[in-house]
Amino acid sequence: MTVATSAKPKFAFEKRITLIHLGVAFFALFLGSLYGPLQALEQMGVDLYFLVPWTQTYYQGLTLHGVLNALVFTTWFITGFLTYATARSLDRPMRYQWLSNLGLILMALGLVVAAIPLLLDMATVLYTFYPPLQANPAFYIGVTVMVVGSWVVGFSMYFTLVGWYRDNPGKRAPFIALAAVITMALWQIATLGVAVEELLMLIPWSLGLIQGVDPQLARTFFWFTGHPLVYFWLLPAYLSWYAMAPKLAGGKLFSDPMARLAFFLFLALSVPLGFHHQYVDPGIAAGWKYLHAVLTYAVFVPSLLTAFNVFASLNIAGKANGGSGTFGWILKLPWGKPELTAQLLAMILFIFGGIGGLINASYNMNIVIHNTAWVPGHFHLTVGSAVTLTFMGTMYWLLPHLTGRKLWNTQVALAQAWTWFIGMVIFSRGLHLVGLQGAPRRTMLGAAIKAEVFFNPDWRVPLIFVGIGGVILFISVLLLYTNLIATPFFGKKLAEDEVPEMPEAEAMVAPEAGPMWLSQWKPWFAATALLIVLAYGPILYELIRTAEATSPGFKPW
Ligand code: HAS
Ligand code: CU1
Repeated sequence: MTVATSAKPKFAFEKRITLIHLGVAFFALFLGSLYGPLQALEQMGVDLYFLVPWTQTYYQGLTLHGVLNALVFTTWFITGFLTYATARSLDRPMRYQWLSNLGLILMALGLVVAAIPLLLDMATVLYTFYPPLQANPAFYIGVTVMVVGSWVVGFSMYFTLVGWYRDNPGKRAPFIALAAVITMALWQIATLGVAVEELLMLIPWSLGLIQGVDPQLARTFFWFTGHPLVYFWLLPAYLSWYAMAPKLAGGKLFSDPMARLAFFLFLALSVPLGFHHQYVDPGIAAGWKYLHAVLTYAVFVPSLLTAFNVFASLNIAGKANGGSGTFGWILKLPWGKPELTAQLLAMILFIFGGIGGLINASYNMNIVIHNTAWVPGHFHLTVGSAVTLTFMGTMYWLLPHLTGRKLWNTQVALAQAWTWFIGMVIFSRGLHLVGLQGAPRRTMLGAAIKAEVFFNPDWRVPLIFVGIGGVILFISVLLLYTNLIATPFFGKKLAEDEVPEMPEAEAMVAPEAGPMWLSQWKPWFAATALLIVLAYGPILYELIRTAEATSPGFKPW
């Protein structure tokens, strides 16, 4: 379905609210990214922290980097992007604008409340906020309010979809809207874990209402959310790879039913895997960890479906553009379009990020890489590339679409995508390698080496990779922001018929060709609930029954 741009005034509200979400997202990403090169260079032995005198410690910088990039940027981008995608895909405005507004206000309030202690070095607990590290209560309260705000944004999408179902009885919702609402439902279910952790443990504990927490139980609630969180980040990128990238490439989505299947499988399978982050935690019986390992390999399947479906879709486009041969069609994809190139490069990086994930998920190989620099190597290829580079590429059509102005400079945008790709290849190669050689994550390696605390001569070369890669990534960030800032102010004003549409690929295999249960919610919600109860119920009961809420808070900074 293509939405005519003449319907523009109809979506004025959605455009405005989306621009606000995106503005906050990219402001957070900018601040968070400032710390990236400092961390990378420090690992190489070059300490430039004096350039950010308002930052007290390496750990405060690392906390800001993780919270702003991984939690604030992603959540704000996704809530904005999915709100807009839902409305346009259904071709109807949000049903209750006040709900979208309320969500935005709560998210903003939560963000401000959490940001204050973060900036004052009163919440230097890293983005995982594991107790017994203890932050100022405002941090936990702010995070909770921001999450609740994002739920409200999700409800606003949900009610809009329900309105569409009412007006279109018996019909299958368009893929983009369905995928957007599945993503928000996944998020709402997943964040129940941190909601419990925050409300019953961390907030009362930091306020002094209870004396201690059980760190093991808190971590378990955290990873109940923390693992599906990565699919909350990934699915909007997948939505774009399925439904938008093929259109930008001049082709079609290969199979719509298969895309729906992948999204519903993510809903059902994302949550009950948290123990693959806790393989080395004591206090959880091995059998439960093994079950979560098996389920982790199950959630690999919808990613494989995605790889196949997206590759086939791009193949259709490459051939339509005159390409031939097993791989010759790849060259015929429109590599001159930054909005597509960024996404193609993100996909390529994700192949390696995904393979790394499978290594992490292996019960015995995890022992080798856990808590080493390999892990940030993995997540910079996944959330830092597959997701972030896709979101950056999305901005290259979305910003002109929302502002009615031409992208300021296409060549700069292309250079940005390629420098991110090249920088990330070098950077993540370094982290993976040095991690395999035993270098710990979340450590000032440069300082430790200088002080002769520990050093392995094999680390020298990969740490230089980390430093160089980090600097290239920062150059890429600067290139990104020249376009993001210049487009709304200096971009050529477009006539109404020149404004790019939201790309929506037609499907080669239409949704109607698939079974109805690929468009129905109930069976999938039932499967989701059942799997969560089976994989978490008994062990959570046991952990709660034996909990010893005795640990006081620590503030080692
Ligand atoms: Fe992960 C740790 C396992 C995916 C993010 N992960 C992390 C952490 C983060 C993260 C942030 O089992 C660190 C948490 C912390 O701070 O402690 N991860 C996996 C597995 C997958 C996986 C099995 N991770 C992700 C994604 C993330 C993410 C996605 C963010 C968005 N991860 C783990 C484990 C740990 C972990 C353990 C704990 C490690 C430890 O010990 O601490 C899988 O879902 C991956 C499946 C994906 C694939 C790739 C499919 C490829 C596709 C691209 C197709 C390409 C095309 C190219 C079509 C197998 C879909 C066409 C292009 C042309 C040009 C033609
Ligand atoms: Cu995970």
